[in-house]
Amino acid sequence: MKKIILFSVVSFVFIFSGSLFAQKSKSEEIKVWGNCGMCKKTIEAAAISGGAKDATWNDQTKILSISYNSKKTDTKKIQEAVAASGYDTQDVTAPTEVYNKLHSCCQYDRKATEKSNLTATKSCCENEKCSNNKDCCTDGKCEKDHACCK
Ligand SMILES: [Cu+2]
Repeated sequence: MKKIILFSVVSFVFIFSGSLFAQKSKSEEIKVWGNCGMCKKTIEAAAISGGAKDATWNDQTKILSISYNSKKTDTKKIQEAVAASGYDTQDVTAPTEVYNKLHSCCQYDRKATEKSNLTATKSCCENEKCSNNKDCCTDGKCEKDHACCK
């Protein structure tokens, strides 16, 4: 009998500590568009306001590293807070009117623009005439006039 009690106590402790682990902090990396040190301050503050415990944005890689308590917030909420401050994230796009109010040096090339550029690059470089011609497609990017694709 004693053994059974001991076993239940031990399993209870295991389950309980397991649920403690479940609410432990999560870390994630999110792509956030931006330019400079001023953007960095805004992005990081916005992530904190969205419930992140720690937020560090790298202006070179455009990666926002966050840690947060998964019981209190999630990446979606944090990204929404960042987007509300004017910065596009990988899953949430900032409102244009907020973006337009950013300091001129902070008005980064927007996600949508980058996307359409990527699509243009892709379709051009996948073109047979184009991809076989090194002058037309350099470093995976099409030359501006797209001459060889015509
Ligand atoms: Cu900036």
